Amino acid sequence: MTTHIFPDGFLWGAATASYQIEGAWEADGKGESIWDRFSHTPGKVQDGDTGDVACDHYHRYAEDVALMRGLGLKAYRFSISWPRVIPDGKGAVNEAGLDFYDRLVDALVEAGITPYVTLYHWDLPQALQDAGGWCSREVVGHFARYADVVSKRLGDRVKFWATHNEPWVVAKLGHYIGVHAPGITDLSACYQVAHHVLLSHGEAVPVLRANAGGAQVGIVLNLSPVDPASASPANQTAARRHDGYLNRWYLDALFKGTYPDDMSAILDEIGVAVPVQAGDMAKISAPIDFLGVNYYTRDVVCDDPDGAFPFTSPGPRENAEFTEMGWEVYPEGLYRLLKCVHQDYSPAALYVTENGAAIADAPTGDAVHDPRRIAYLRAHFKAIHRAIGEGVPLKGYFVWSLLDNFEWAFGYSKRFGIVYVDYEDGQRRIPKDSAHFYREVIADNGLSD
Ligand code: IFM
Repeated sequence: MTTHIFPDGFLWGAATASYQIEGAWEADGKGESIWDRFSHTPGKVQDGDTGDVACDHYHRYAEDVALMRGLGLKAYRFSISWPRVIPDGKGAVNEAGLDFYDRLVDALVEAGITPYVTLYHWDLPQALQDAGGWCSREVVGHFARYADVVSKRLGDRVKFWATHNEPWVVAKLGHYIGVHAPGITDLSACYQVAHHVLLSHGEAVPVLRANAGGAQVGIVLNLSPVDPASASPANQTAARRHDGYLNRWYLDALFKGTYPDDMSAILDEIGVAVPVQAGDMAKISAPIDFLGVNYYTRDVVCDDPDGAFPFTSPGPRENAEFTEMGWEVYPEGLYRLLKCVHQDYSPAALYVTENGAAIADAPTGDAVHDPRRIAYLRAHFKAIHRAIGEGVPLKGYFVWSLLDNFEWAFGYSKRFGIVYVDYEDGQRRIPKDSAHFYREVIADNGLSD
């Protein structure tokens, strides 16, 4: 018996991103992206893996849409490759690139699946990087024009638009820790980038609204609740700081039009300047229709004056289960996060735009048994059901990911898909047990205990 019923029209979906699945890295006039350059640089990605072929979705999109239809997905979240559409990021439009997304959107609409587009999921045209990338304010205007080009072509059929995926990751992993493209390690660059990415979001919102009549426009953030490793005042302060760095920096900017004072004070103290100009914060905080939340785990932190900014280190966990990413399985965190974001920032609507688990799956004949992923999903579905029951305006959920894919610096070593991809055997797709479980949840619009 179904005990956890979701509201009518709840949007059950799955998510992917262009560089992680498309392949065809130089097909039909596509330009080079920073991830092409990064993954082609020896030593940057585990096992020397690249996204050159990935899941070959560029050529197999019809088969993949058929798979989605078979699962009964209501929505599909995917991203557009900027250099596929505008090879150098700012010049001529590559019509063949736009045609690919046109075909994909048509196939989705035909299958009764709502397309949910993210404009930027990290594959910046390399030519823009060569001119300073997100550290340069000029990229903001180029992004707005890219948004214009894409939404003019797809806006008649695409009514859900997210400007960016996870600005914190772009800024921190790409420009401070350097484990993501473009591989920069500079804290000042990190905050220039964070600001320019948010500003480009603000510039793109009205463009998307103008081109896609009746569209819902928003942004996707990676958020985690933060717990101190102990009740000591130092660890509690560290947790507040870490929350400021990871969550509030972006949420406050988008929903309050200011960067949090405590974090700005720390940046001042250590001489990091954020390149805010008059009018920027008003643009960044212009009302949006939804906030997308990517949730995987919580952060437990300790104070550590020698630790990386913001001077915290990971804290210990006991009796916890971890996924292949080393991330604690903590469904309660999703409930807490949604409640907290709703209470503190009141977005008009929320979506869980990513949630899932990397598990070391292996096929057994034509099946892939992944009970741990099913347990993970089940627990997180209950967490969102509880949040909805307590008034959180959560309108949909997207599992990460539809397919096993290129997991950035980890290459193909991590499998997040509900559909297994056999890269060695002609890109064979095998729906895992979790895909069959998800199909039932979608069909019942709920689950049982
Ligand atoms: O694979 C990534 C995705 O691109 C962005 N969010 C987190 C996922 C898992 O690491």
